[in-house]
Amino acid sequence: MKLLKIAIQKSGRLSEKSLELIKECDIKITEGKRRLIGVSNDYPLELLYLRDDDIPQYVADGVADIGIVGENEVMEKNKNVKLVQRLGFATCRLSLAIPQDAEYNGLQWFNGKRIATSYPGILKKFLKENNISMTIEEISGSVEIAPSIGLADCIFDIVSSGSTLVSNRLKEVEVVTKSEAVIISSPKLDAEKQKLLDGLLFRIKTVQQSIGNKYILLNAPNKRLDDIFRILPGMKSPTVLPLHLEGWSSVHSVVNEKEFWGIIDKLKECGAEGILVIPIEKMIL
Ligand code: PRT
Ligand code: ZN
Repeated sequence: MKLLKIAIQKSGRLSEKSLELIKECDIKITEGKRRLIGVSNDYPLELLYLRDDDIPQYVADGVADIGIVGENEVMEKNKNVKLVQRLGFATCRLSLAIPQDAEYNGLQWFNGKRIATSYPGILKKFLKENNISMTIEEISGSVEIAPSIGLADCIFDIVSSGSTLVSNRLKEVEVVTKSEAVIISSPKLDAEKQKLLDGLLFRIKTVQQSIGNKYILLNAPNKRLDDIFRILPGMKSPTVLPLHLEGWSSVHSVVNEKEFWGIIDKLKECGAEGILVIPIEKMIL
């Protein structure tokens, strides 16, 4: 049987979440004989631990069948790969930032300036689309210190909380694009590997669907059930079971964390009692 080869980041911001996602899909990874490869007994999966910059190339070449990588690297490397699933973690943006004390008057500010970045590909495309000409200084790390050491006037870099910019006396003035972790696949997987990928994607979607959702159980007087059904969103419609106590029922449903605090008081007003909220591990719709 064939193994689906998945490239994940060896160590960095994506590593832990990538492994966690695989674990949540009930795939346990045991260290392979070679340090850079992990194998699983639960699913025909082989892990290749790589630097994130190299993942698009390895997937395009078919050395790995699929990969988990930041969308920014996919855009930058511009290789022949397919984006098959967004994962919602490692979210960030790629932005233009200038010194805090500079007066910003729109995109024309950048014309003729020197800019430091690790993402020249994405930047060049943006500059061309906006008809701006700049000198690009390509550097591989600590881009944010470039203006203070006189290497550039401004930067184009990844921003998440924005605190790195602030501590380097820079301000974000334009968001060029957004990024999150994604799964990419090689453009030509054979039927067997495609089936393995589809199976894995199904598991991932099942895990993602459960995120933030809770199972809710409550007891309510029968005469208030219609009011309670109007408040509870539920997947299709809530389950109702009679209680031993005459005139009362137990209601089961699914609510999202975000909605939970908004509906709890309303449920109590409708006479709901003994409310239990339980985590959901997997959800298949
Ligand atoms: O060794 P390897 O090449 O594999 O790793 P790496 O050092 O190139 O990448 P790594 O692990 O730092 O990041 C991997 C991916 O995480 C990136 O490609 C992005 O897709 C994503 N990501 C999400 C981030 C950030 N958030 C982030 N904040 N990558 C980098 N940063 C850096 C940014 O470069 C800047 O220096 O964090 C700083 C800004 O953070 P804030 O919170 O201060 O704004
Ligand atoms: Zn990297």
